[in-house]
Amino acid sequence: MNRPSISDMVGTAVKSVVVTDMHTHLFPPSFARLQMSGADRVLTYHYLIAEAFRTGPASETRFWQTPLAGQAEWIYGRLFETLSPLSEAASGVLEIAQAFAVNIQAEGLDGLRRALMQEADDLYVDRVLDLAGVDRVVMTNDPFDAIERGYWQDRVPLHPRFVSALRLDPLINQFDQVISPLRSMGYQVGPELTDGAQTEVRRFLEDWIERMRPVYCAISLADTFAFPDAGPGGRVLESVVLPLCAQHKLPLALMIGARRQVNPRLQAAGDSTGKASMQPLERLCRDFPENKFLVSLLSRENQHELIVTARKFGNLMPFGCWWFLNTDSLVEEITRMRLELIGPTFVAQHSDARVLEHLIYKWARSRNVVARVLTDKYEKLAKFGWTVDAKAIETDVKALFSQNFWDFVAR
Ligand code: RAT
Ligand code: ZN
Repeated sequence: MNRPSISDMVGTAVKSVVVTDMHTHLFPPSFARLQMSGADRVLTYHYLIAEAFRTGPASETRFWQTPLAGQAEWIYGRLFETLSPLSEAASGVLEIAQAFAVNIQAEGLDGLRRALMQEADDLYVDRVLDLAGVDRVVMTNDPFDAIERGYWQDRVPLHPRFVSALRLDPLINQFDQVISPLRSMGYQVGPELTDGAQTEVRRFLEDWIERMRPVYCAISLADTFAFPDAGPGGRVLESVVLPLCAQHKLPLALMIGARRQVNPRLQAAGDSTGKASMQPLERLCRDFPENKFLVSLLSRENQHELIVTARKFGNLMPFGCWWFLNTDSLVEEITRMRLELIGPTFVAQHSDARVLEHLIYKWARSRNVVARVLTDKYEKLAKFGWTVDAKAIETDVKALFSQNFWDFVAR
């Protein structure tokens, strides 16, 4: 019998590895008002909204006033009925349809509507996660979101495959705007951020760590992120968040480079990207060795510097190819670069899925690209006389798609 080729062994390992999706915007069915699934949600993904507006003049105001089904129909018409759906997000819809055995070209949006479940139940969630080969998804949990807060306060049970992450954007990025919500939740905080106020912010976070049991805390930051920073957000980060994360052994995920609302008329689709300085990150990793940082940068131009920084600091774990980087060519470039500079010691990808069925196309694609890159790299090892066997490949693949994340969280 012929020995399987390296490409076959890698293909099998990558296809069958069970993924932990360490950053999504998904919610379980029990968080009914936040859970998103179904064809209309798939079509109204903000990635597709931005693309649809490029295809010709249209009124954003009218779009936002249109009910969901009408928005989905408009996007479908614009992106699928005139030109071919070549973009990553548009062709992702085809991949979802195919996974549900829908011939979208023949059956149209209605065919997809019939196959996908608009109000997912637990069984449907399991089915989609299984189709995507994902064991667990990490949510993005914002205690400043009144709807979400209600579910947590009611202690609504979580689907067992959903894991929480405590998101702190408002606290760090818009401190002035959280003063009043914090006060109405019973935490005595004022704009001057006295020692007493810091203690109260700490109490707030302790309460939410206790309630959510997050696997990490997270903040998305602008390209202009600076550290240290004398503003209230910077002080909360330095004096409250970092010590608390260290004490609870919680990594802090920093997602840097999002330039919010470059075009506010597009709402959630109106954010952009910008290159950030590596110095704040170096400073954090160096001066806070007791802290662990999961880091993703949004700008392509930052990717090389991020990996170099990761070479310097074991408490920095690069993760994922975020948002505008989650494309075939960029995931390939970034994954290659990471393997070449730090070996398989990073988290290859996260999905950022907002709609349940996104998991299907996002993970199928990431698997494909990573398999391509790994095949190339193992073939090189084989050329140098190194025996590459299926077991070793499985170990590396598991590290990249799940184990590195869990080990880092547990460290
Ligand atoms: O990728 C996205 O969907 C973005 O809109 C953001 O949510 C980003 O991923 C974030 O977590 O801030
Ligand atoms: Zn996200």
